[in-house]
Amino acid sequence: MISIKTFLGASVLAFAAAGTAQAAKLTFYCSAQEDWCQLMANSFQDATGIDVAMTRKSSGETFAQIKAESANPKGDVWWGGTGDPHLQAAEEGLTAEYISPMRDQLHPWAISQAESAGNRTIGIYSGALGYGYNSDLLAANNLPEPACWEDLLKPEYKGHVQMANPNSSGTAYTTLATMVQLFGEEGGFDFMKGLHANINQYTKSGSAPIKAAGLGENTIGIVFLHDAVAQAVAGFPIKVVAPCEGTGYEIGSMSIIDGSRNMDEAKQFYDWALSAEAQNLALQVNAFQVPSNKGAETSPKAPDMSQIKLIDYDFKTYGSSDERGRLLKKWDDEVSVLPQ
Ligand code: S7P
Repeated sequence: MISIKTFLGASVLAFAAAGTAQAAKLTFYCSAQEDWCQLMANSFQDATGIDVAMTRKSSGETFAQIKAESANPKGDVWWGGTGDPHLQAAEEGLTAEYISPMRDQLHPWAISQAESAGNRTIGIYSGALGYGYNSDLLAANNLPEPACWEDLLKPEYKGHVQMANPNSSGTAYTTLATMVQLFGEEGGFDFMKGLHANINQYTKSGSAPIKAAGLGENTIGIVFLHDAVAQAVAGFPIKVVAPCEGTGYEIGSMSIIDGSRNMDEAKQFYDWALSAEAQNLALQVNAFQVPSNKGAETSPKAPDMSQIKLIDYDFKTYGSSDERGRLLKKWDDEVSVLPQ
């Protein structure tokens, strides 16, 4: 197996030979979990000597930032976060076209993501949506064990359910788009309205509800299953639920920001991030997503996607600018304003 340093050696040497006086740098926007973002930034910096400035924000927030900065882009590469806002960024021309030489090492679902976006994004991992609950708190409150999405609407769960705000969070937007695809537009919004009555808080970050459940500050958190597994593996009393009706999933994505000031470094990061070795870093921080490189390892603790009833999530439609904008506005206008 080649080392990360060897993998990058050729381009690092070429860079040095060019005799560039200024230190090479990369402004890295990250939308996966904080510890994984830091590990990716540090590992790339160690391997290349390129100075990495990393900022971690949720998917919807990062999309909004890239859009706001588009007249004068400050970021170079956006890694992680759900695919829908990456697709919207591609459609709006906020991200740059790039075909990596690493592409043939990837699973077809990662390449489809790129092809559907004119090669302005690419899949780096996938993971299914669901929820987790704190089994101690559930028992202490004499609550039944939920198994389906519909269970979360029961009045006895009032004040016990937490999810993120779909405007800031890719996880929560995936939840909204999943309900519309599972139950139809009217049924999906009826579900979100019923759920709203039981929600104790809409957080900014998608994984916050299950972290709160782990700490005993919340009972049920709607999250990606891998984020719930991470809490269980960390020793918290969290049970992971793949809902009985079926569920949506994400293709976590990566994109180069259009107008990047450090385009060579951005491409270098992009190629590296698609390698099996870089994707295996996930195992060091208990990130249990399924990696997109066919040679990368999936943790045995990761949710088994083949055992989960997945819907045929329509990434093209729900990642389009019109549809994402329309659904978020409708949620703001018709759900978030309802009394609780
Ligand atoms: O924590 C990992 C993860 O669930 O976070 C990403 C997520 O989009 C970022 O958080 P937000 O929901 O707050 O946007 C997912 O892509 C990833 O699997």
